Amino acid sequence: MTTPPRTLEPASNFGVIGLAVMGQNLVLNLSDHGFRVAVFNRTAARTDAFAAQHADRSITGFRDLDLFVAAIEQPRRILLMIKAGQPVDDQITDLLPHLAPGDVVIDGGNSLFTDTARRTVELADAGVLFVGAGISGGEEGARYGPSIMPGGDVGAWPIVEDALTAIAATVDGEPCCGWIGPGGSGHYVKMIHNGIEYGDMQIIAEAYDIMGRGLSMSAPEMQPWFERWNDGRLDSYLIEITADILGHTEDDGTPTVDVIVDATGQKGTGKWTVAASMNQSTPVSLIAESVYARIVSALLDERQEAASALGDDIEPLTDSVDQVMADLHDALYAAKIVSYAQGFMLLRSASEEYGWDLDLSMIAGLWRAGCIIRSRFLTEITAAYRKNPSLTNLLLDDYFTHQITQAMPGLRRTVARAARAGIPVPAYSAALSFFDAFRSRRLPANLTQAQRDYFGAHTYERTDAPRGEWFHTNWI
Ligand code: NBP
Repeated sequence: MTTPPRTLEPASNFGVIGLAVMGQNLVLNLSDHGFRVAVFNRTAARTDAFAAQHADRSITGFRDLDLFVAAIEQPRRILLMIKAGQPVDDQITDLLPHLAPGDVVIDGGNSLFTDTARRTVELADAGVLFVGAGISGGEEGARYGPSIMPGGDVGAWPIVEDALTAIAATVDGEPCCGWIGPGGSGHYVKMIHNGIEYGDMQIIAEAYDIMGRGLSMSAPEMQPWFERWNDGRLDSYLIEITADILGHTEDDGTPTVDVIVDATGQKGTGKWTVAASMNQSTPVSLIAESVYARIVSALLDERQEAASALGDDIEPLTDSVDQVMADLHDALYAAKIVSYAQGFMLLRSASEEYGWDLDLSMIAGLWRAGCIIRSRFLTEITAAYRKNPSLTNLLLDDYFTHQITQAMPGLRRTVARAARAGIPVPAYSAALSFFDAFRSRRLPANLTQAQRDYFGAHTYERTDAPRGEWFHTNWI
């Protein structure tokens, strides 16, 4: 009788593919929490270097995908942390033949939610459970606790919950990770997070512009204001890092921010948010203006030509510094409330349109820590939706109605002041216009309807007839 060959027990209980900045930090985070991680990267040299650098941990590098898969306990949990788009499909195609039914593939990159919905169905056909998990917080979040927004095949949740919640950030002992819903909902929520991030950054940039060009403050002079604001209602990661940035100098003492070219880059999630808002007929005008502000900034050469032709002078501000700054604080706060109200309108409409049954309170809660938009403010939003899960709009929550009413005069004065001076404030203006339109009992859309009927016989509803009855006038 011969002894059967000894089969090796899989050494790892989690797999990560993709060892760029996010993947490496998530692996270390998983390792910190006791997971034994198998790692693979398309370029094998990166795997070798990473595994060698962390030889003291339970991290095993593989150059072959089949050996990598074989090293992971079943049902396998494999996190893809690679460039979004075609690379994710290519990697799944390579991976699939090695997987067994019941294994879980998690895409932790910034994938488009419609791609995630498609992949969830495609992998389910192959018996593999697919999760599209938005992961926010950048490099540091990945290393020490990101905000994680997983959605997709709900059967995967009991298999991945322990790992994902273990590595997530926490607030009051609660992990910033919770099951979002089916299909592409996790990546959708991450997309909205990123859109809101664009808005938060733009409203801060507009404050910086008014302080700099309007009040002639230097970056170091601005820093204490941001530090002070960070102690109050505006307390947030982005205000905090803005204070740090403004205080940073070059070796010769020049503020570093002053030597940075004023052309903003973007990777696409802001544009996706705006495209989704158009498709869902839900306004996120502040985020849209923030995306356009980046696009305008990137027209660097054209802007230089325009500045020469049209002049780039501004009218100096005549109000006191204290008045301008008090209004600016309120403008930031009011614009932020409108931006989040719009972002949550979009989430609510997606929830209805796609049948996701999103828990808006939980989503606001997931963003309280570990992510770029983390702030004190999100605790209030969590409370508003916890109090009333079917709240139609954040502006109609008692707390936020009061807050926006208090802050609105400051926003209004700031927009007027900036318009007089010639300082662009597209996000503040969008916030103010949305607020005024949203609270208007009657808008000039009646005239627009009349024009549509005049030139295109598109018909209109009448104020003296029930909604849904359509009329046409022979205008000529
Ligand atoms: P990158 O987005 O820069 O992607 C680099 C990784 O993708 C490398 O591991 C690379 O392998 C791999 N890759 C590429 Br490129 N094409 C591939 C292909 N066809 N097949 C397999 N692998 C491929 O990395 P990252 O900045 O760590 O981000 C990873 C994901 O997380 C992205 O979706 C990103 O949008 C998202 N995200 C990033 C951040 C952040 O702060 N960076 C924050 C939140 C989310 P190689 O080494 O062989 O080139």
